Amino acid sequence: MSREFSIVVCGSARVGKSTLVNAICGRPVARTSGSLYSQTDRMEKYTINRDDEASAIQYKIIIYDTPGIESWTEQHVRSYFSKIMNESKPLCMIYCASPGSFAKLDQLQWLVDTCISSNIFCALVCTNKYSSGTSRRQQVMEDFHSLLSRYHHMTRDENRIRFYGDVALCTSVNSILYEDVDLDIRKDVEGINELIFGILISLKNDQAAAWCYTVAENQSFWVAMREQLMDFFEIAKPVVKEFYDEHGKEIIKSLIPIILIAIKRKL
Ligand SMILES: Nc1nc2c(ncn2[C@@H]2O[C@H](COP(=O)(O)OP(=O)(O)OP(=O)(O)O)[C@@H](O)[C@H]2O)c(=O)[nH]1
Ligand SMILES: [Mg+2]
Repeated sequence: MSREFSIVVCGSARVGKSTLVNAICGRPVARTSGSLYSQTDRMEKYTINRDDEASAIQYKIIIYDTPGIESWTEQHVRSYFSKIMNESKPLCMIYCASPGSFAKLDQLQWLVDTCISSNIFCALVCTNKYSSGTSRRQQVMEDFHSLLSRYHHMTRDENRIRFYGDVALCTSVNSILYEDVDLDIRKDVEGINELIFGILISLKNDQAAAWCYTVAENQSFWVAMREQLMDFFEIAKPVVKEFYDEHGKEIIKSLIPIILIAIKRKL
């Protein structure tokens, strides 16, 4: 049996959409660019195929990396999503805005409206968080917060992620090392593991399983977040420790099947 899912990544040009996709997947699936010109000038599709041997289900996950949405109208948003939804139902819409970029809130509202009314989880992400001053970053986060509060009150604020029931979250990330040699500033990757975890615990059933497969090769996530994963999915720690001692870096191969069983148990 095969199951198909998709993830839609939206946002203005050059805000760091493709860089975020790569950081989430833990490998360079998307083309990014340091040049001034927009790298993703048409919709890109990346496909991840994974077999779940235990259930004999083949998961196919398509990531839609969209071109900048500056000129989108409400009609564009609706027709764009209905086109994607004809192919497969997105499990998540990730919207990116960087602090330096001008987020168009009316467009974002159409997007969020469309997604929430179709039961598509929304993750609003302030990308490249160190690229501009703190106040601009805070402004983006405030805009996200006031928009999402219209749909659901904020239910939790954990690991710098704000959750709005199980319909949306917002956060800020630095997807790759940030360096400003002149100002002697260096910032490590930040917020990616927490974002992946936040999305995982907001999704249900097969969608959560598909998200696990999307991030299956992100070694850093599975290792860094294993305690939180075990706590959330109520997995006995000695079982995982045993696997860890035995398989070391192969922990992902052992941990994902255990988590998938735990996801199904939570049904
Ligand atoms: N340090 C740092 N640089 C980033 C981050 N995100 C993006 N960048 C840089 O910003 C530039 C644009 O990133 P892309 O991921 O190509 O942006 P995009 O939104 O996919 O761009 P288009 O496809 O052209 O619309 C690249 O030079 C990235 O390296 C980040 O979180 N931290
Ligand atoms: Mg791109």
